[in-house]
Amino acid sequence: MRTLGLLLAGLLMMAAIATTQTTPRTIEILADKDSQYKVGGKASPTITLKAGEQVKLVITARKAKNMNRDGSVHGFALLRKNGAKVANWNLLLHEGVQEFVLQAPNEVGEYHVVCTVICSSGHEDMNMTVMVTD
Ligand SMILES: [Cu+2]
Repeated sequence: MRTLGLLLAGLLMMAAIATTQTTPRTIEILADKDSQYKVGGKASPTITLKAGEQVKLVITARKAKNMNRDGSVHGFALLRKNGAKVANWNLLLHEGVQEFVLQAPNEVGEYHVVCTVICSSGHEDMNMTVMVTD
């Protein structure tokens, strides 16, 4: 009986470890109607990712003044210091909630997110910072 208990505890622990390894960290971002990215209510936020980490971005988009012909209301493009886009991190956002599972860049450093849809007169200031750390 005692062995069975230990066995069960061991199995539960293994299941818990497996879950933490396969579930990417979730980051909630708002692409708001005032042409600002927000995290936890803070505008133009900074988020920190571990190099190569898998993350799940849950992005809520709200339409500003204008949208693209394809219906996207904001964009979300991750740029390196030199302005080059990071592969797979060039997202178009439709109104509502969308989820993206993405891998953080392997290169440590400061990155910027910019909006790629001319969403309003405030579009040029729609940005946020991503710090990629070891
Ligand atoms: Cu925009």
